[in-house]
Amino acid sequence: MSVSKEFRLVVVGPPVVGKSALTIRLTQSEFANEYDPTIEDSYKHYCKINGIDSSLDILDTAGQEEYSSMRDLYMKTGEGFLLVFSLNEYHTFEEITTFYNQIMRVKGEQVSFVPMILVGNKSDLVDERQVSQEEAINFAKRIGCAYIETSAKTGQNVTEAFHNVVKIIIAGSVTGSGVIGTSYPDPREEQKLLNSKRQAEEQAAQGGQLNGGSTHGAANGGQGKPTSKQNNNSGPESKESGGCCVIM
Ligand SMILES: Nc1nc2c(ncn2[C@@H]2O[C@H](COP(=O)(O)OP(=O)(O)OP(=O)(O)O)[C@@H](O)[C@H]2O)c(=O)[nH]1
Ligand SMILES: [Mg+2]
Repeated sequence: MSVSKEFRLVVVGPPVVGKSALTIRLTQSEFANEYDPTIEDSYKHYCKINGIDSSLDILDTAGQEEYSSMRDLYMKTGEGFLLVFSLNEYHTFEEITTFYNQIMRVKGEQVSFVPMILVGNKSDLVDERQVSQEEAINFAKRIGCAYIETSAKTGQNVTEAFHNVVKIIIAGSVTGSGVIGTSYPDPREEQKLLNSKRQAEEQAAQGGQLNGGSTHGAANGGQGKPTSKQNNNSGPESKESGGCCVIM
């Protein structure tokens, strides 16, 4: 596949939440049942997103505190972030704030909008659930990022979680990025927004006008200050293509 665009994604979050399992599920289509603490692993994943041949450089990071000194560096170089917590361990949801604040501190110096998605993993452990969808959505709204629930075990929403970050990078905002599978924002509303944006662009092109139609509204604070955006709810939508991978 000829790659026309590369994206650097970073998977962050506390230990044992499933960062590696999600990355391995995406890149190797299998479930890593064993827990093997990560120091830092890089993966490549090729796929088509928004019709663009894309190469995802994915950095799977350490949740363990002893490796936290590496965080500033990868936060500086990352373009998009998956903030992963475990739906069956409430403390991991609380710990996400630390990762969010650090990303905003480091990236906020470089850019006014940081593309990220909050990921509630282990959705298959229904009976052990400790974090409600409502609570997670409220937090996502406060920090101005999308929220998706995944299971590395069943594969539910795993591709969507990674591809959505790329869509958010491309759109430059959460609103109008065309996310799929998310609990927030509502993918049906997103599709409507995308359609009307496309229509406006087509009309402008037909009228021979210069195009100024893209929206870049939803910056998420810049200085580590959470801001609220968008609307909520959930709904299904079409799937992006899969891909192949190389472990580096
Ligand atoms: N039931 C279930 N178990 C999962 C899921 N994702 C990961 N696990 C399990 O949770 C444990 C930890 O997963 P890892 O992916 O290694 O966790 P991690 O976040 O990478 O941990 P660190 O590398 O230490 O930061 C493993 O035993 C996985 O098999 C999931 O979606 N459902
Ligand atoms: Mg790991």
